Amino acid sequence: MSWHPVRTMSAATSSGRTPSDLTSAAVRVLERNWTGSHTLPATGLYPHQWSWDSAFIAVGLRHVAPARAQQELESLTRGQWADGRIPQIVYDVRRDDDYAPGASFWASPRIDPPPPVPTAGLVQPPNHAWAAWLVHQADTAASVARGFLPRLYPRLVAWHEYLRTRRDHGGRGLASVIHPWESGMDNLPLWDGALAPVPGTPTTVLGRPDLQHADLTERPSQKEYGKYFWLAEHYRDRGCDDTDGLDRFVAEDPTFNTLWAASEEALARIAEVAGADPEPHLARAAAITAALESLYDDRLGLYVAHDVVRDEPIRKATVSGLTPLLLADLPHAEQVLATLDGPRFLGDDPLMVPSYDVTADDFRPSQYWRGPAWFNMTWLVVQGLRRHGRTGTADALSAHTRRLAVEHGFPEYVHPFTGAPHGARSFSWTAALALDLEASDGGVAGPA
Ligand code: 2M8
Repeated sequence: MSWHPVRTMSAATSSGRTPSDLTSAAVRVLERNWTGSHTLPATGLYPHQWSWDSAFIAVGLRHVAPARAQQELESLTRGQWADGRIPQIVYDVRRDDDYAPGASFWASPRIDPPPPVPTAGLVQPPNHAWAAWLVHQADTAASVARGFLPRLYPRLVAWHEYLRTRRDHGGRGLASVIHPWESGMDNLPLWDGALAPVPGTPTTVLGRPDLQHADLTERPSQKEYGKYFWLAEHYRDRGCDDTDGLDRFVAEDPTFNTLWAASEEALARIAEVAGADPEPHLARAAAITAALESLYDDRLGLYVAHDVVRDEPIRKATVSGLTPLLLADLPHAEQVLATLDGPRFLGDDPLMVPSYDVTADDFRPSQYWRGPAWFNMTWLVVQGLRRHGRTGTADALSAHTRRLAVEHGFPEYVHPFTGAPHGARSFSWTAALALDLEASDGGVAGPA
């Protein structure tokens, strides 16, 4: 596997380190977490392949190892189900005791047909087609020579069809998540209300191998885990059937649907290369973007989740509600930009974008998804800012993000104001997305 140097190698970052320090350190992380077919999110805490992690990782890998970036995405689809879903986790069964729930949790005769390899039954946000398009663009000759997009296109179409035909539980043209894990932002305060009536009494004995690698203060609580396992069991025991028993946790999330729209747009570009018709994808991207408007909250000035079971909006300001900025034709872009700049997010000059409203009583700057800044979410907001011409804020966030990534050994997440690192270290999407920012923005002078 050959590693290519990134394009931008000259300017110094605000920490005084050179971009090549970042590049070589990030490459070392991605090498270390590479298994031979895919990249682990982090050794120890996350010993399998995760769905949206792989897409973020491919976005970074494309700058230094485009063929490996292609392989990252293709290896994920080996777990694709007959109904088209791309699962949350593709398991390495040799490590079944090292993460819960493992492959044995999901093995159920009720799941028919069984997945092609051991996987979870849940899904994660659909950032894959977008990532595939970016990977293709990084080295079009290699992509064309390997037939990358024509091979991936039908799998991505089947994935999006699964979302369209099996996950529109609200009947409003948006895909629903049926478990907080499916949002990727697992214990965001958005989910607290919907989780409240969910029983916390699963029949599976609750193993927490994660706590051997991270402190309980940096992970969801035991109470939350009881509910997570109960919901997963409930779904598994119905054969992961999306047409029945959806009476507990069903929600429409802004980031999930934004990434679906962005990926549908990318699928139009991919269709052109694969010799298919781009028009249906453009029409669907426009329809999802229009449907997202039902999640816009005028009072908060951003997009919020919708509780489909209770048919009511979940009025909390989270980073999820800022990511629709990724969409060029967003009707409320100006309002969302103002909210981003305001007291709930960037008003007090955090280094990266907090995951939750800093003015909320239950804002927790060091606890997992309940306040800390995440590298993938800040990266998404940076892309959204660039799309709307807000280069000054994008450059500042990008500079801080790259500096904190390399200074702290590529942490899973950080305190948004102090930059103190939390969770896993040598975390793959942190390395990959820092690499991507370096390649795209590395020559841009950040703030001192
Ligand atoms: C975290 O989620 C997993 C469950 O999927 C966990 O908490 O064990 C989240 O940050 C999620 O977004 C991420 O994909 C996963 C692996 O990095 O870890």
